[in-house]
Amino acid sequence: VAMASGTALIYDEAMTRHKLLWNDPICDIEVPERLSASYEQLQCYHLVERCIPVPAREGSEEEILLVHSSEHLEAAKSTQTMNEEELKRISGNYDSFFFHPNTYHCARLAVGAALQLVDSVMSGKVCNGMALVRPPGHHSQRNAANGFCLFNNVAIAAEYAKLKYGLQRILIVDWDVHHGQGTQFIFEEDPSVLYFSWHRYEHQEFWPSLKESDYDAVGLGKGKGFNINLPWNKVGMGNSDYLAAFFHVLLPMAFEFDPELVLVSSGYDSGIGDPEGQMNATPEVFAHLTHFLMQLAHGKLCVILEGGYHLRSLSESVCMTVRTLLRDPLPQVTGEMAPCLSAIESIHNVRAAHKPYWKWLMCEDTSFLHNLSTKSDLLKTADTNSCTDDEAKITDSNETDRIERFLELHMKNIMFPVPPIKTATTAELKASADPNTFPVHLHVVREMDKNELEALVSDFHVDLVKANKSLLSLGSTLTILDKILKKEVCNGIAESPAASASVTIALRHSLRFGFQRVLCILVGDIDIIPSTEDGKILVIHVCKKEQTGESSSKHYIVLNWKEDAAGNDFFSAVLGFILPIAYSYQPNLIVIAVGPNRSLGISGISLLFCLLQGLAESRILAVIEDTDINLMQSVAKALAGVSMPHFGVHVPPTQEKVNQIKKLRNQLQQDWKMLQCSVSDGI
Ligand code: X5A
Ligand code: ZN
Repeated sequence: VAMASGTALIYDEAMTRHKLLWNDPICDIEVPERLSASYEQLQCYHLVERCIPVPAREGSEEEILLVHSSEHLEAAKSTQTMNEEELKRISGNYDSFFFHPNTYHCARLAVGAALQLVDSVMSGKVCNGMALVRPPGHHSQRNAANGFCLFNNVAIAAEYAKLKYGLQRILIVDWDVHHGQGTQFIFEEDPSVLYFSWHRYEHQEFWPSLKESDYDAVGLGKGKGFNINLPWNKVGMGNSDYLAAFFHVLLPMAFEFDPELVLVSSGYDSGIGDPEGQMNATPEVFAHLTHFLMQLAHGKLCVILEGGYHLRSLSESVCMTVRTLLRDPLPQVTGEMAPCLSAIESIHNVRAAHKPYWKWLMCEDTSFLHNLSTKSDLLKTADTNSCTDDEAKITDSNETDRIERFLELHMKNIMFPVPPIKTATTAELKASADPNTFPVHLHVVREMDKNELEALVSDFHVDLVKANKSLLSLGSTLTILDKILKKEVCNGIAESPAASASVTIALRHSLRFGFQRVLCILVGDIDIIPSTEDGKILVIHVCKKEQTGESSSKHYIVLNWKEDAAGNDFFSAVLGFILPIAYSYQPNLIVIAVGPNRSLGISGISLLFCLLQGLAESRILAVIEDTDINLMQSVAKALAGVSMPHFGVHVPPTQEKVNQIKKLRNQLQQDWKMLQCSVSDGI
């Protein structure tokens, strides 16, 4: 399916005209500068000019009534002409909300901005986009303002998309640090909207302190199984906790759900430095979260701002999100890749709670934890804050400055010169493709001749060349690898009549280039002679060898997998096994080689390319021996990102496969910690 291109950006300065007029220490963080600072940072990174500007509009009363009661709408409308005293009084009717004479207008613009974004994406004008809005929406309920929110922008957008475009499956991902209880209540009984929220919970001590925010609130009636709550019971959650939540909870469910549109309730108060969240996730993690969601719904992704109160952290994270929507290569995630015990406990519990509703979970033997769910300090060291309120204020402002300085340096460190967003290949693939069915722009590179190749590999080619008669048969692989190493392109596809030899020489060449960690995924019959002992190469071999002597070790992992002919069951292995290992390893380069006798279909292989692209600053080399033109083209499309392969109907893997994954996970999770998703085994 050909995909629309382009990223919409919606920003209207008018939404900065809603502000707090009196003293209120709870609400004073929701400031107009949240919007303007984010927009200025986008300008600063030259991201605004790369987006397609879409104007906001006022949402109509009819649209607001898709979710809210007329009493609520009328109450909001009546505030436009109130004086300060009246505004203050009516604000007091709600938990954490303030009215300003402009609030109603701003809130209608926020709704309309979300709907404009949905229209831009659904009409194919753009592929994805972001709306910077105030006031936020996800706490707002049918009949009440709540938590800085007046109208539930994202919920209205979902109802609107269902109505106007006849959508039957919408995924809402709420990565704001607060529970979007408003959104949960609105869709609780609705199986057409899958709602996922993670949130600071601390065993119900954190606002809004509801029992309904816990992992056992799975939805009601027909909507059972379509509400996913992942409560964080400690503060200080970081990049690896968020990624583990995606790998082991959200993404498998989302792929099984197969949404037609993805909406993000995009709060950045889950990022480092936020006074509300007290979490540790750094801006680049939002690039990765965004990237994963771009693999769903043919890339139809609408990101709508919610919270985020540390201005610098908020704006850097907004920029990371928009850059990713624009398909720039992703920065590497920083920090130790190991989720904390409290996170693993929460992940385990939500998986257990959802086991009856998702095929993918059914065969896993997850059961509830009873005693661990109490407040126990057996788990991760809590960053307990025992200071008085006054001390806390002083510490807070020092802390804000410290984070500001940290982010200044951090962003310089993680930004790298971005290679052109190009996929390199040598002539054949291009020549064989019909431009009508294959609208991929490939960067065709001239293959090196014998002398050039010899010069390139002069200090180690001799034995390899002798063994393989002609260095030229490896030429395409080396030519493209060379372009990737020189940052002339970010990825590329090489056809090779001898994949084993090509991969062997490519690995050697990249180690000589200085890479410390190369992830090599082999599909089908490929024999390489890697030296994996020094840890500079990690091999994952996906094959259907019915147990030869080969078994897995830390750096050579064998996954016996024959993809189910009836459907695609490989997604569970990619999400629950390959991705966690890859993120634990943090490679500098990824080589994916497809040899003869492959046990995966085209969609399984495409899935690997799509999901691993976020790693190694997008440096991926594909080496393909198979002459199947459909395979080549699918890989090219996945790498160039011009169309999202539809990964098909996902069938759960057989018990045998589940057991294999479980066994491997137990064997390897001490080495590759992102594999951990359960507290019952191996910890
Ligand atoms: C949108 C959002 C937070 C409300 C906190 C009230 N709201 N204590 O982040
Ligand atoms: Zn929030």
